[in-house]
Amino acid sequence: MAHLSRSLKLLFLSTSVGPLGSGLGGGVELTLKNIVRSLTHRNHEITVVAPGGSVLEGFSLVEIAGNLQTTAQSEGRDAWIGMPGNSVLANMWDYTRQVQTQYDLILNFAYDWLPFYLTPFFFCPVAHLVSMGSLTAAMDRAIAQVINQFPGTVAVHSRAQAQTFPFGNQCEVMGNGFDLSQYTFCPKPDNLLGWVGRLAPEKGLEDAVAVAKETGIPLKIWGIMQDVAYWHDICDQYPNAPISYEGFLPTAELQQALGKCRALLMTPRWVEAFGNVAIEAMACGVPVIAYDRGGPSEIVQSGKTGWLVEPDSITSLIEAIALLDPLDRAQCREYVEAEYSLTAMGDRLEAWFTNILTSRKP
Ligand code: HBI
Repeated sequence: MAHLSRSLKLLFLSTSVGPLGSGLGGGVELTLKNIVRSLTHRNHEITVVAPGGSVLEGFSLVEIAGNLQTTAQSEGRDAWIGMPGNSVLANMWDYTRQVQTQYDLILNFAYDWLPFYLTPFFFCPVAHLVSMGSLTAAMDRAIAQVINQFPGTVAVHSRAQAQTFPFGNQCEVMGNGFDLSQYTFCPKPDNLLGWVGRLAPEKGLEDAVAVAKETGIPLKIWGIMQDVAYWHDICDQYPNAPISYEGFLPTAELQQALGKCRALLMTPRWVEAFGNVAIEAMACGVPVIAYDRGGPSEIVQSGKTGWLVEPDSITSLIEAIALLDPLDRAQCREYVEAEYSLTAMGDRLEAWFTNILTSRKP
């Protein structure tokens, strides 16, 4: 793939639900960091605008003050469009309005109404990388309006995620990209299972805990403790399950511990847009046992890099664990190197940006 002929000046607008590095932004935090790395390696100049308190070592960051958004997944389908007073999201976009002439393209990572509504008000082209499937009617409508006015400027991570939207076939599918040099291949695991994600109801942690209880295989849990009540309910429901909560670790520590697992369990209740943790596990040679829906159903090659099982079926998860030994851990690593490296993602992003900038009416 020919690299873009010229270096672009890009302005990235981070998620508005938490500072970068806090874990509150979930997968978007890692996605944004990897995309910045991937495009910086190609001599593009990137500035990231994010809520105050954000950390992004090595890259130019503009921190904006203001109050965080509430998470869209905690609202109902008919939720109204809401922003707190002194909204960090509104302040991020006011800053962007003031500096837009210095950039070739703005890339929005926030899953919120305002960035989509404001798109036609900007002279600088705005592209959107949507981080979740369809959650509310208001967001579906806001995204559809951008797609209608600016075709090709909205991307998602997986086809399954795209299909949750009425306009799914009009979205670019980007996959994702990871700095695989940060992950060490582990050929021989301990007798451990892993679960990684925000501890919140949509992630279905209780099913993985049930598997640990049924099989007696210890389960290590990593991720931000987003919903403490949810965690306490699980502990009350499974008081003797062999589980341990290992906290929210930076990539270097997470991958070192995750690599020791026989498998990663992915038990999402919702349509996971992509499933960064599946790539991180496979990068360490850890096969993935996942419910067959959403992003993981496009990432995991059942019988090769893991197993896709009947959604919400604990029995199916347990049956898959009995089929782990024939899987070749080295194939997990090879697969992510081919499809989900920074280079592979950089190619996809450059092709996307080129289409936007060349098809843009003057
Ligand atoms: N909710 N309102 C809102 N805005 C976001 O940007 C957002 C969110 N919920 C979760 C989220 N982003 C990220 O965790 C995604 O990676 C899932």
